Amino acid sequence: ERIGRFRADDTLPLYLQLQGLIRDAIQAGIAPRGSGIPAERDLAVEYNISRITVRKAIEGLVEEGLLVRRRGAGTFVAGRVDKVFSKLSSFTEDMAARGRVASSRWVSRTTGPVTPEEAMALGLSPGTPVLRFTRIRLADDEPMALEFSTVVGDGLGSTDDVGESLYEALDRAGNRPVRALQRLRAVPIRAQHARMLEIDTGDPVLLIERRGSMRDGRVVEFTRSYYRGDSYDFVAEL
Ligand code: 16G
Repeated sequence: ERIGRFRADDTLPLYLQLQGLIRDAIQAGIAPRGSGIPAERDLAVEYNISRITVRKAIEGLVEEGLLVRRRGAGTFVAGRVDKVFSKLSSFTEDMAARGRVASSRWVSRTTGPVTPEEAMALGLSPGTPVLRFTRIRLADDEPMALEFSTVVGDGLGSTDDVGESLYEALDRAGNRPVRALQRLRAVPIRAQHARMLEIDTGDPVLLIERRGSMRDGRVVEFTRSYYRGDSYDFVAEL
């Protein structure tokens, strides 16, 4: 009963109304971070609506990143909700919001001078040192993306600073990007990349290039990710 009631004069579809009520409750702190939300069937009875309607509302909130599903345990208010609409999320957080466990298979960590392409993307002059990270990103142990990240040399102390999450390491160094320019494009996967993603050569993948920058406009990362076309949905709240 703390979630609120439908308004009689509201003409939105019921699932969007319920989504709004739960969103308001979360943002007002009524449903604290980490707390469980009532079972689908209880909400359906409570609001006198179908379980399908409840499920659609919950799915919408999971996509917004406000709720997370934990397999076998239920649905919970996400750990970080304050900046959900503006938050620049990492792969690790993106997967957690979808109720999946992120992990990585490391391919390489190197340092060296920027390539001309990276220099353009990062706005650096030739010869500037950068750190590079290549990882296969997994969701529940399934390859989901192949990721090539380049970080400006002063963004991190060393390549060893990155454990599971690049953004966590950048955050600790006070250099986590807060804004990004992203470019998305569908491409057929090349043979050597296909193998790492466990798909066939030529299968469609979503290539996402992110240029992440700090509040003051300095670009800290340029990452090129190849997401498997058969298992990744790009979702944006606009
Ligand atoms: C996401 C970002 C990528 C970032 C990475 C950090 C997209 C398209 N790209 O994959 O730019 O480097 O997250 O993830 O979302 P991590 O902190 O889990 O290593």
